Amino acid sequence: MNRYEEAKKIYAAFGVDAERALEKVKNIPVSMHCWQGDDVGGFEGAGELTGGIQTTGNYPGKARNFEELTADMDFAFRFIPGKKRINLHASYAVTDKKADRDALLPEHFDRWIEYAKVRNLGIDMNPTFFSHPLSANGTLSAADENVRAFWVRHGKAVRKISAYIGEKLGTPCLCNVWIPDGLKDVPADRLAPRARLKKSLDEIYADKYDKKYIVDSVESKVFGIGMESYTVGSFEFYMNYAAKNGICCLLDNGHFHPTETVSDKISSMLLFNDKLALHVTRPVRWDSDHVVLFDDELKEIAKEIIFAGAEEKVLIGLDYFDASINRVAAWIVGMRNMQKALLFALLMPQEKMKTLQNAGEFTELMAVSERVKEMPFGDVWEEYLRRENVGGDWLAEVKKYEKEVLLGRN
Ligand code: RNT
Ligand code: ZN
Repeated sequence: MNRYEEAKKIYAAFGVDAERALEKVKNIPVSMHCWQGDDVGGFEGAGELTGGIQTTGNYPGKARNFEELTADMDFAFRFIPGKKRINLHASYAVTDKKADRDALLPEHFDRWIEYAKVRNLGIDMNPTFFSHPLSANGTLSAADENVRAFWVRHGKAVRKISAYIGEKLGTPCLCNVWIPDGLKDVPADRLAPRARLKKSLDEIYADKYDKKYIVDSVESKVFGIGMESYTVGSFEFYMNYAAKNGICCLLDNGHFHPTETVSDKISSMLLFNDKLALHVTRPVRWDSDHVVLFDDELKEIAKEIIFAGAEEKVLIGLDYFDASINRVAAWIVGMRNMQKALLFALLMPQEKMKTLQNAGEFTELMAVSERVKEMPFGDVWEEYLRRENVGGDWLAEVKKYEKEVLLGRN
């Protein structure tokens, strides 16, 4: 008997239907962030990466343009199972002539739309409020009215683009606002920048679009490099703003205090919102953006989504950037791990575990939760890869691609 058939029996005896898990997992979309492919460089003629985020490392072979980036994404997709979307930043617009951030147009994303259509992918978008000469002293919260107005125009432009993308592809485009605004040292005035951010968001969201085409979200952050003392867009700020204005929060699990967990926040957000967006990443000490591994918090995040039956309400996207390893491998590892965690959660005896909690049977609940870790998960995962046609020795293929394609880029 093959390993999967054997595993299926073991899971059945444990009260879990492995077939059902396999059917479900492949339909949960995960949005792959384009910016892992080029260290958040974008196509504007790469200046410095600013905004309190950083890539470290100088691994050879990073993509330098649309053709290379999409070729690398295609390569990664060969080894990633399940339903996929792609997550773009405004700085990845494909333009003939230079178009500044406030002059971006829907047609600047036509190449991406074409790319996505052929591959049956949805697209998500992010206005880019960093790595720009006008982002040095605040963006949507800037005290300089000209600067603030510039970034409001950018936000509006990208929402228009997002709605256009959503309409063209027939699946709503998540348009996520994250700004780097903050201060290195103790503020004299915490209120005014937040009031200006609020005003800017009101102006941006005054433009109305059909929710069939666009989902708006706002992403908070507790601190950034050079913004250690204060971020304007804190979690409280955005949670309140989103609740009042009917838009959605995006939780990046690298953006909270180290002992806070996003897994614990999901249920609370779901009770008060139709949707919740995620940037799944892996925080390590001061960095919020390491490659996603199959670790405990990732498993817990997936478990919360699955146990809440919220796989259609939670919009899952990845967000990390590692320039010290093969970038294509970084995509494959992170995307696979997200899928792994979802499958792992789908293979838990959910009802039984909930019943044990309600009955106060905590000894048995602990024993069952530990038993989950000893189950033949790997055999079900391998079967998933086989059915999705993405199996084989991906690392050997990546090494070959590196030699034949990536190392030729200098
Ligand atoms: C930064 C935020 C933000 C960015 C991307 C590039 O801390 O997480 O989401 O990583 O937009
Ligand atoms: Zn993020």
